[in-house]
Amino acid sequence: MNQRTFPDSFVWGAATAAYQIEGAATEGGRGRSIWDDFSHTPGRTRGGDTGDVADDHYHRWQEDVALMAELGLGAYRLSISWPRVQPGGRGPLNPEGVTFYTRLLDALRAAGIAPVVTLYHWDLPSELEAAGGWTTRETAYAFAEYARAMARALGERVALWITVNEPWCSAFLGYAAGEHAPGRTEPAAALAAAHHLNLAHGLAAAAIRDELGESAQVSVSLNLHVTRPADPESAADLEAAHEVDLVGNHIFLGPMLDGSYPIGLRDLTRDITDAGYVRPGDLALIRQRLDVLGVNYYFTNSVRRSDGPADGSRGSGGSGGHGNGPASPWVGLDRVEFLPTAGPTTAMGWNIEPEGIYELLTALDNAYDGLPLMVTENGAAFDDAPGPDGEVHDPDRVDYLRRHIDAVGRARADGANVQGYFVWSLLDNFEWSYGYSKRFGIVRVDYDTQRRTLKDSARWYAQLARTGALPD
Ligand code: PNW
Repeated sequence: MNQRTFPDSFVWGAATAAYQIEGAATEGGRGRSIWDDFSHTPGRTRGGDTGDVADDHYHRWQEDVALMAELGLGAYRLSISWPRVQPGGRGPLNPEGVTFYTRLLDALRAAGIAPVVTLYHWDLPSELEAAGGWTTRETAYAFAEYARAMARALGERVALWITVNEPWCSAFLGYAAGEHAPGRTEPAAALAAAHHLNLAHGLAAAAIRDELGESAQVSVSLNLHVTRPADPESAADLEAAHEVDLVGNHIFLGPMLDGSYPIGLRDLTRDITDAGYVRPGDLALIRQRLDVLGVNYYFTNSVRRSDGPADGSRGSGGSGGHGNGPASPWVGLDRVEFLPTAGPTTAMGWNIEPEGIYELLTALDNAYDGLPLMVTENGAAFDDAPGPDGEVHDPDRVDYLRRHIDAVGRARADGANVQGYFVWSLLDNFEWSYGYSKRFGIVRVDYDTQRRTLKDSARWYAQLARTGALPD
């Protein structure tokens, strides 16, 4: 018997994000976000794709909830579009937008699906970007007010609140690499953004508990980087990997969980900014109780020590594939070279490394001693398409999920307190700068007809959710 089993209490879910699935970009009183602006700027997304229509989930949410019920999911991670519920990012709420989410959450609960709500999955209201975006602390205060308003409006409907999704991507892909909205390429701005996203998390967590009481469950989703030294015997390469750990992971874990920025991080970034934006008291505001830490995992990196930036190509070889522009997201890491990793990859060019999620979860358990963990995203894009029978056979995705979930089970067996797993994604959707060319869904979306078709992976995942045991 090779089957790995999970307890009944283990949460099996699927995840999406508002801009990637909702569409209806100009309907229902929705305001604009930086992703509307970015995707409508020529040259920013593949083929000029935008989220204007996406999966039309705004009109098809009932069908999508029914699909999740059919799959037997225990939880659904969605995000609220900030500009849909508060068009200007400040001031009055848009009742039509709020109603969309109250209905959706009520339908989920009626179907026995626990709603996990991300407050910020990258769609900053455009007016806030015009005022400086995440480079200013006012944005963090605006976010906390929005979080408070959502806690008040949605309250007990929400099982778990996730403040921000992958602040690393928002700060470094958005403000340093220019690969994500708002498309800026200013290293100092990215560091400021990282701090203000930390602050936004802390202020929002406090605001939610202030509204709903201490029983409100609060989390954050971080895309933590698992980085290997190219030569494990090389002290220089080990040091390079450690630097990625500082700028990629501890820049968020430090303030949120330890109450400080690591010294090594300050050494790396000293020349880029005077760090005047970290004000006395900020670190105490950021470190709020985390009921569970959300971990998003896709691939690993391999790095080596180099002499300096190799004329613009720095970072472009890594499996992260940040090769879209001249700018690197890796602020402060001039002497770190990202190498292409060996072996099979997904359609993103990301290497397939189930061991990475095992290492990540067990390392977090060791560092934070039993901290509850939740895999809030894991999954893969593959070039799947319907066969002659109209079915979508996606054995690569089934294999990816099986091996990663098995690794999660091993991490649990070795003591990591992992409480749930959310596959990214429920539906094929708008994959940011890659547009609709990358399909992460366990459910196929035909973008001409908006028809949803369960892929083999959806049926496989449904069996797992039903039995708690990895199917053969
Ligand atoms: C995450 N990287 O994005 C996001 O949370 C999702 O919205 C997205 O669709 C999913 O993962 C798949 O990409 C990431 O380059 C984007 O390291 C880029 C990276 C990591 C995560």
